Amino acid sequence: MRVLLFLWTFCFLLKEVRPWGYRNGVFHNSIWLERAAGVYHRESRKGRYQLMYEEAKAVCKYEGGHLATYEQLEAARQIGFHVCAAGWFDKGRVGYPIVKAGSKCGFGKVGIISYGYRVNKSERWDAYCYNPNSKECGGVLTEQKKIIQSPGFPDEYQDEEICYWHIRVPVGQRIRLHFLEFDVEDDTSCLADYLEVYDSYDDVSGFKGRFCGDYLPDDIISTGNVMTMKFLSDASITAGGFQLEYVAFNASLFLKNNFH
Ligand SMILES: *[C@@H]1O[C@H](CO)[C@@H](O)[C@H](O)[C@H]1NC(C)=O
Ligand SMILES: *[C@@H]1O[C@H](CO)[C@@H](O)[C@H](O)[C@H]1NC(C)=O
Ligand SMILES: [Ca+2]
Repeated sequence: MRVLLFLWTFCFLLKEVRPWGYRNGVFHNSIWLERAAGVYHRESRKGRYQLMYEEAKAVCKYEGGHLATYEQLEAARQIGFHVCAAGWFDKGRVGYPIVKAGSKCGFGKVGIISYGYRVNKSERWDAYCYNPNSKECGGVLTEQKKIIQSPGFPDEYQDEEICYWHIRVPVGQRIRLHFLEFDVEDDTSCLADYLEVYDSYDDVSGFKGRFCGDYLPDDIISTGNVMTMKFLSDASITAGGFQLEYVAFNASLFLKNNFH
């Protein structure tokens, strides 16, 4: 039964992700939070679909930008910006950019899937911000090896930051995270500031750990060729930040070294 379930899940996943396929040996999927042409997707710190119109505006403004216009969102979509989550954009409109048609998202259509101008500005959605000059925080990394740092490192990170890093290396490789320095506001359950690591292409599945304090976490090794990290800081008290290095390696080498 377990095996069947596993096989079913595996086939399901294959079927789900197949349309996205591989580009330059790197697996590309739909639900990464990416930016393109200065446009990016933001959800509330409380989770998905929590922002009223005025709050969505404030989120973008806080980061030095503003809600994206329809034209900006479309320009981003044209170069591959695809997010399966409805958000506010300029003038009280709600929608999301779809590049590749799928049954789960966008009703099989391609384009800006628009819910129109919302009469009720107290409805809660995500936000699409536009800011071509926003500070670097997170991103999609495809290099074989790279140092990842908290924003502003070696200076302290700032309050109210959210960064996502998605590491994607060629299929057949795995990723090793090695922490070099770590100093994040300490509290018992890491509710204030934290770094989360996921053995997955998103921050939903494959949770590996949530870290804060100044204890250097152990190395973390992925099972596949993708990994996600999320850093969040709250509204007060910062700390030195962190620095880690990831290195991609051949999965076959790992098996050889560990089991023979
Ligand atoms: C507007 O939307 C909110 C959230 O969905 C809802 O609670 C409220 O009743 C709506 N207001 C009106 C006038 O429909
Ligand atoms: C990893 O494997 C590929 C193909 O099997 C090979 O070409 C490459 O040299 C290997 N890389 C390392 C670092 O062993
Ligand atoms: Ca803090």
